[in-house]
Amino acid sequence: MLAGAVLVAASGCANSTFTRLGFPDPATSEAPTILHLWQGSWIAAFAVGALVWGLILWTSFFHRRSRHGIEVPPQTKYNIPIELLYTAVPTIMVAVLFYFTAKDESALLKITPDQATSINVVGRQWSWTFNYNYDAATSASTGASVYDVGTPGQPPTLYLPLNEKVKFTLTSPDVIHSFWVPAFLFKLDVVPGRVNQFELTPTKEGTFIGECAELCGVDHSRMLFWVKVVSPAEYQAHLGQLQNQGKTGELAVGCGTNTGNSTKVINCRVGPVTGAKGQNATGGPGW
Ligand SMILES: [Cu+2]
Repeated sequence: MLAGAVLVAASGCANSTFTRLGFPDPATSEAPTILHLWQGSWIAAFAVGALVWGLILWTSFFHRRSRHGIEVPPQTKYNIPIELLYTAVPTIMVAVLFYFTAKDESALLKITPDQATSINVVGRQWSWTFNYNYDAATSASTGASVYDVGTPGQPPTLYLPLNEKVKFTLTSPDVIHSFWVPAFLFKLDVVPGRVNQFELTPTKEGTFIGECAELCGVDHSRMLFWVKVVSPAEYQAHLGQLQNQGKTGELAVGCGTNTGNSTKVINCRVGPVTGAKGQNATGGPGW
């Protein structure tokens, strides 16, 4: 109750470790929307908690059986107004939570044509491929496209330009993964056969951890990556570096599955190979 009161008192939903209620410090311009939804949900939960705890304490203290009494209080069988109330109130509460969730979700998933660059993230068993300057929703390059590819043993690093809006398109050649950067307070499923998309603008320079948030097979827990938010100039320099390494064009699918229909065959066996692990979901060679 005290925490709830303090939260309500911190009216602007100030950004501190305490008022974030376990969420990391938001690192994109979109993340505060999610933080506010989280805080609002907690305020609603605390309010309901305070009411329930209050009623429990009230009955415990003021409706105890007296020490010597043996009388049974009047037994009420039906109370239509109360029953209507406890049906209507939870319905209204769920509707309110739904309204704010749906409102924020449609704002966060809105795609505008004014983004600085497009990055296609390919989630695959069990690492990530990043196709820079490639939009998987339109199958169009948005500049000189280059790619970077990781393995469970060597997590890849996704570079992002500071304060520039980036459009992400997420694709998977095998099973469902989930693209999650905790510091962005955002994750989105990577679903085979469809292109999920969203936009974000990184507002904090630094290195952040990213992970797969959908159980996707034996090496799911090793499906990690780094996110490096750098100045736009450093970002362009990094793309130039990838170009110099010959990583030009884009890989529509991940390692092990692109050998049949692409001219770019990647040796995915980077790092120690610990015995045969069979085939991946699309029949490609295992790691
Ligand atoms: Cu995964």
